Amino acid sequence: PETSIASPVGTTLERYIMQKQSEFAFATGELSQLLRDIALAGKIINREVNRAGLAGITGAYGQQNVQGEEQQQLDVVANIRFIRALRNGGQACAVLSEEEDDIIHTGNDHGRYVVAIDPLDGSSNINVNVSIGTIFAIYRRVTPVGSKATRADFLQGGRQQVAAGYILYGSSTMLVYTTGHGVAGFTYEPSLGEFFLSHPSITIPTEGKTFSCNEGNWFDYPECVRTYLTDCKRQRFAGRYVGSLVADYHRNLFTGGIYLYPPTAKNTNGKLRLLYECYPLAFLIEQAGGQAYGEHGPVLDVTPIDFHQRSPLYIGSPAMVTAYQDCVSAAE
Ligand code: AHM
Ligand code: MG
Repeated sequence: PETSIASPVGTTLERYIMQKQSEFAFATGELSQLLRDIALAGKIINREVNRAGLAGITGAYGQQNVQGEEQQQLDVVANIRFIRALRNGGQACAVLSEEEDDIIHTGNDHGRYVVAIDPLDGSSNINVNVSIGTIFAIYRRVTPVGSKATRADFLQGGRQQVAAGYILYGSSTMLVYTTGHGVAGFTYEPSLGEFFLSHPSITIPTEGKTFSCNEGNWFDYPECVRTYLTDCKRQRFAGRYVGSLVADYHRNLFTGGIYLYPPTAKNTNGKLRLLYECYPLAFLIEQAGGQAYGEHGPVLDVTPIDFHQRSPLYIGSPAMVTAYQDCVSAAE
């Protein structure tokens, strides 16, 4: 039976995690604590994102941050803050970040989990006050607890994720995650400093009328992609492209749609990174009833070889991803 989680202002993320911990397998509390640490990192990055516009105003805010350090690029700051939160939390033994070539060992060799992150995605939007996001993927380590994490812990494959999600720094800040039992969304209440459960069970509409891609790459797209997009246009679907993966994905998750990042002449494997962009968003979309394809089938089945490898991504409403697949089959 559901325990009562009513509170005067709603269910906090903290309470929700505690409740789920008692319902599901992650009973040791370590994954719960890791999710809390990620939420804390999200709050810290949210604060930095909100301050970012002020950072350049000398006098009002100065050129240095509170520690007296020189102001740094926001994505670098997010990376440092995120890793610090995971190190202090103690549950993650290692982190893989878009911002770093190699694994970062946290020093917590007894932690049972590893985390792959894109600390601040949407780099072209950071300096122009447009929505950006954080993406994370969590695995239970395969190496012995107490030893140093290795490549094998991160190269397990998308189906081995135990939790994944994202934080969207938009007109509201939201955290959306899955532990493999559906998808829940939380909205940040800045005056209370808490995430509140706002979307208890997120499912993506089966059909959608929105396509999201960088049409500037049209002449590089494979023929089947152009065929599919032409069909979308014939049906007068809306083209919507923020250029921040998390924002485009989030909109399509709620309203129905497809996001495409096909191979291009510049990025022959697509632009997006498998481990901390494609895998976590694919795990989450499948949990929400959607689909995510790479070049040949579900992106979660792509074999990982490198930390920073790329993959094409076609992700969103199942009917749209299937229709895209039909164009691929017809072209073969
Ligand atoms: P980044 O990790 O350097 O920010 O790149 C990823 C971003 C995604 O957020 C976005 O969907 C995509 O790159 C946009 O690429 P493009 O500018 O080629 O359309
Ligand atoms: Mg990125």
